[in-house]
Amino acid sequence: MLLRASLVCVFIRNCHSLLDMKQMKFPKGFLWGTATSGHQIEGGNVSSDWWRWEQQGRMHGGAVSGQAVDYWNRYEEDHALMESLGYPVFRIGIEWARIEPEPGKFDREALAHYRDILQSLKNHGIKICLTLYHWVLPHWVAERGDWTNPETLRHFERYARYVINELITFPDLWVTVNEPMVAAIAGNLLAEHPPFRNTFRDYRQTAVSLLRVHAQCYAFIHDAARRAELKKPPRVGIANAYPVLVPWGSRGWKGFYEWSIARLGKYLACHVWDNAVDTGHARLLNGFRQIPGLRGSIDYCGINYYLRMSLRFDHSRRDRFFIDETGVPPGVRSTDTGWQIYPSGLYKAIHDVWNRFKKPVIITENGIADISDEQRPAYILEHLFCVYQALQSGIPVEGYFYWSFIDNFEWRKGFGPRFGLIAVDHRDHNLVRYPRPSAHLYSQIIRENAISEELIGTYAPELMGPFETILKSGNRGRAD
Ligand code: GCO
Repeated sequence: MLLRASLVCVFIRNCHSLLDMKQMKFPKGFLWGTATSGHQIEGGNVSSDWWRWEQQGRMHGGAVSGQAVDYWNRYEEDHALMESLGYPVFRIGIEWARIEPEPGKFDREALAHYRDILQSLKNHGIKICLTLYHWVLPHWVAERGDWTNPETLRHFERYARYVINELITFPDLWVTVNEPMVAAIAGNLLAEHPPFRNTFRDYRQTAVSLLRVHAQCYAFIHDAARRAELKKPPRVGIANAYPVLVPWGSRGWKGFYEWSIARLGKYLACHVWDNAVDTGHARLLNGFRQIPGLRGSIDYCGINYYLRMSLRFDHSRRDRFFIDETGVPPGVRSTDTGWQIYPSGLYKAIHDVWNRFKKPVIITENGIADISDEQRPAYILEHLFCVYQALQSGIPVEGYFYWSFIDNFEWRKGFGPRFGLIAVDHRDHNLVRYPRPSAHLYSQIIRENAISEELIGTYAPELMGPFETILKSGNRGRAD
């Protein structure tokens, strides 16, 4: 009898491990979530610089954020939907322009409303990742020279201290600044974002200012957590963009020029910032002067990853250093926004930040503009496959936030690009929310904390070979 019972146990265990073998299991406690930003979803951010630029017609096709998806008023509905889909973490942003619409005048009602939003997330059992700066400023800060005015550092410090002290008990994770180098380059070198400038001096000043505010916020958050005697101190990071930049491959001097710009672009967009956080100073930007509190000021490495760009010489693009970055090489898949789908770039970004910082990694943004939802399942699986490969190589990737929870205001492109797991018809004033099929696929991945053979076979069959290979190497992704 005992022998039979033990044989049954062995059989069940083998079945379990066999079933297990057909899944790429993620570590226990892996932080699955979705991401958004305030201005892109809230609606009515009327005191911000972006709102003003929108009203001046500077967005493509005259787009304006308007009521966005009216998250400011419908957050409870969205959080209930998030909970019903089983999304455990939500990355959300605070808008400085709402907190301080006029210099020195803090809007306590706005802060109370943000507190209600965060409390609602807690009530729905959803952890919070809170972003303090996601590219948008109060219009009065922009009018006084934005980040190129040293006074802005003092103003931001006042705002950050206020918000951090008031809200310190809510977030499990903080993002101090979102894609600082995109803000510095798009807004000050390429004249693509507000304030639409194109001088190295403004790029440099903006980047140094953002390094300083990041270092300040890192210290403020940990100081506030100590004073609040939080049992589990929050973890603080930066959501940095790590695009893959490669030369198009033209012949002769054009090819060399493309290669040079790709290297320079990667340096200015990624390495300058990471070098500064790693060493405490930014030689190119600020000489050897140490930026107070900057060195090692991250508890995790936040990675925003989307695409590869192939840089092609184009003599007509004087405004963009004679480079066209929109080309898609033959045979490469691309998204509704024309971005190249290149999952292995995510593995490289994870590998690079781990090699440099040896800090846990969180994918703070990864997603696709895909109104048909036909490409999104494969996109998610292919990128999660690369996250799993990184886990297999021993890198502690601790979370993945899909961008975005809901269709939103995609900056200068307006509401055209649809990144959301939740679709919204912006032409319908009711802004009804419709979960796309991928929303349920993502729920299944989270529920199982794994990528199953079934999902790979259905949505990304070209991964089946690598899937079998990686599983044969042992399911090291799981920590349980
Ligand atoms: C970014 C921003 C997001 C974008 C998203 C899609 O990474 O550019 O953080 O606000 O909307 O990436 O482009």
